[in-house]
Amino acid sequence: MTDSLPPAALSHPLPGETPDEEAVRAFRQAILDKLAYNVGGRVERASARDWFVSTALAARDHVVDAWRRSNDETRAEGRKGVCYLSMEFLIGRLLSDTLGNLGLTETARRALDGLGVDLDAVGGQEADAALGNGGLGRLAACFMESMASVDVPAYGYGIRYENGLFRQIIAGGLQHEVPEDWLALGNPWEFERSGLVYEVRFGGHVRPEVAPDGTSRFVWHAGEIVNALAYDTPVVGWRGVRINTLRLWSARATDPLHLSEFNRGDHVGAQSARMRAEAISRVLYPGDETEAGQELRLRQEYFFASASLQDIIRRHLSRFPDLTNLADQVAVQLNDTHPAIGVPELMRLLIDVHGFGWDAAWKITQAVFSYTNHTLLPEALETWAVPMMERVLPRHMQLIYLINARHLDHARAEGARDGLLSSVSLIDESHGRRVRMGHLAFVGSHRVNGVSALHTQLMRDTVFTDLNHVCGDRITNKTNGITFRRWLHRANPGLTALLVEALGPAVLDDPDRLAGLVPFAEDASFRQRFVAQRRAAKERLTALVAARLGLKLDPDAIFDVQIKRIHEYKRQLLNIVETVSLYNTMRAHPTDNWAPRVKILAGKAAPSYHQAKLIIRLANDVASVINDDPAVGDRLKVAFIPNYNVSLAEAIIPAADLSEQISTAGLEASGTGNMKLALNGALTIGTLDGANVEIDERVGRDEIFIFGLTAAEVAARKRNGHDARAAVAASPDLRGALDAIASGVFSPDEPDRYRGLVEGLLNDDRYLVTADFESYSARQRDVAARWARPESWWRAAVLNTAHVGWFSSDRTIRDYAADIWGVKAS
Ligand code: 26V
Repeated sequence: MTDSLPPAALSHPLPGETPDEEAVRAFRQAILDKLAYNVGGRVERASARDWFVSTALAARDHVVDAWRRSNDETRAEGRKGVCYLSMEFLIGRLLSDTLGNLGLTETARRALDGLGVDLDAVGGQEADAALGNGGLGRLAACFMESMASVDVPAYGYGIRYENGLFRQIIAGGLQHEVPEDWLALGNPWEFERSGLVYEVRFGGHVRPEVAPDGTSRFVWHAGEIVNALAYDTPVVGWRGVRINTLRLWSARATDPLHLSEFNRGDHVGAQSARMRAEAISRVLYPGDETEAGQELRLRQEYFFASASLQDIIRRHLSRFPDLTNLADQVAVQLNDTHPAIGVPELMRLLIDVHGFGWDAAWKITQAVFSYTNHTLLPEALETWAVPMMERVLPRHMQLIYLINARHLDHARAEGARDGLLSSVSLIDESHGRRVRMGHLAFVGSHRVNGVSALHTQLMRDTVFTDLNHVCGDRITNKTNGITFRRWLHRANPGLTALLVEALGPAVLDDPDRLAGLVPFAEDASFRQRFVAQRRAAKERLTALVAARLGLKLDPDAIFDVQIKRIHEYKRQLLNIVETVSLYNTMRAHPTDNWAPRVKILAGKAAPSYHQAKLIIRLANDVASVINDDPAVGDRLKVAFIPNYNVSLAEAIIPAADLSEQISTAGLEASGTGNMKLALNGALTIGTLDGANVEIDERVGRDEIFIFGLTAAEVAARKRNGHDARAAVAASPDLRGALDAIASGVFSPDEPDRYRGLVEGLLNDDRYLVTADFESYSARQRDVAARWARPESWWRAAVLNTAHVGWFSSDRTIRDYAADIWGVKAS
């Protein structure tokens, strides 16, 4: 890897090295210049925000030359590149990432110190770029960073939402959503490319027309045109090896004032057409596996898929005479089905605009695209009603029928008959006619991947069995990963320094070196230093919780953490019910020697997901009662920390002792928080679901707390019917906890608040909370027993860090590069 370091990167000091005084002075001067000439501020009166913008702009200058060099070299060498199409990029903050990857953190720190300004305080001014809901969007952000770090030329393509994911406020225990205006104070990282605009068309109708040469073709007469304007953000790879581009599209009305209407005096009408166009990039859908089927969402999907493909084609044609070799030059990855409309869009561009015949166009399309599936939950599999599709994208609907006709012919030739044909068809005829976007993405791609070994197997065994058979086995696994730069080096500098001390600085470049930590797990003095780092992180989180919730935590307690979107399948309810059961037991046996525990929860619920919001309310209600009960005192506390986002994750993860990964087996495609927490030394309590299975294999069964039904057992239980009432009758602890919740112990002001929730669990426990409760609860007792043996606990914690190097997203990207994209990586 070091061979490919460009000279600029070598001139930067490595983490932990002392920057030279000249570099510090130059960086300080650059900040002062930005403050004066870009921000228009004065040193004496500069706000923390002013310092942030000035520092970010100074850092950005260090990126620009290398950025240009990356692009020039890729072009000159004719290298194939990746286009990662994603509706979501959940980035978080960029200052510490940029400085860290450029090796400029210490330089910037000293430059600011000399001005009496604290770098961390400055970094705290940056708004999170929350252009994503959860795992899928965060994975896209990790992949962007890793592609730059392993020297894969790449563009990320998405939408520049004006409002990212809502800010969550908890009032009276209830979630309230407030728009997150992340661009209000400006965004120093982006470059508006005012010259880079594409027209995206909607609606209208398609007419067959005869060309002058006698050939007939279909012509789409669109009813509406929206402009897509590009904004570019540089993506800095580790040690500045390579700088890639995140290109986000903003929607603009083609005629911003609608002058003709305006002049006719229809001022309101002129505004509304503009609003309709610009609504496309206004807001991120906060649905995460729900809320599918809305027209604005389809308009968003097509808007960014079309603009991105037009841009890909323009860039290709600036280097080559035609598009015949497109697939030799670009690989387009579809991040879930959200950009799947890109398949018929590329066909349209090739056939209608660039004159290709069907077969040649289809060959290029399939060779260009590949598709990642991120969930098998039926409610999250996107489908679009045919009549809506015909209205919004009439030409695409036509092309989808043609793709389907050929696909079904092929299936018939392979021997498929009725049942199989309807199962592989792109059109679902079972509840109205709907286009299955997963099928469309699958058929239009040469490779289709799942995101963990188990999930990929379930793709083969369930939703995609027939399609995979008919399409000649194109499913492959690419287990997710996380970027260690953000989730270890930056989030946990204390632990990172310790790792460098023990294993040498090469561990920063090569995560496999973490395996060298295994012998250190037996070294009491190393463990002591490891514990000291964790203790410092727990004190910092304790201060954050005190400031935000007014709740005092004991940093010596087990910090038991569940942080993720709130969803029934993720089973926050199982965690809360078990917490109530623990509370009941503590009150019944107050003199026992309890391991003190802090339950930390954080996560957002989709605004329309009532059950998830009720679970948030329950968590807060349970917290109020338990935290005020002197009978348990410091031995049990519950903290629901509001507004979970990337920055909050960076604060919680280094302080977590126990990582809750407790989804119903078979339903969490991978999980990536599980990797972040294990990397930072948390022990996992979890089901054999998603990537937990692979964490278990690597960490070893002695250092992880596995419980519950397996995916196969879940399937069997569902087939045979699960009797929740019987499970509750057989478990006095579970019954006690549910009775307390149902009878209003935690909602004395409204005793029936949770009666329906508990009744629902008894009548239809589809996520098998009652089935797994006893084994979960038993494992939680094992956790407490292990905590009482600190040597054993911390040995296990060190081994967790040691064994999860494989979950680096650099590894994931190298696998995609080799097996799916056919691009070179370092
Ligand atoms: C679906 C929809 C439906 C329409 C409204 C908006 C919306 C937004 C997102 C989604 C799909 C979300 C799927 C997802 O996030 N899956 C997660 O992907 C992670 C990365 O692969 C994985 O670790 C998680 O287990 C998986 O749940």
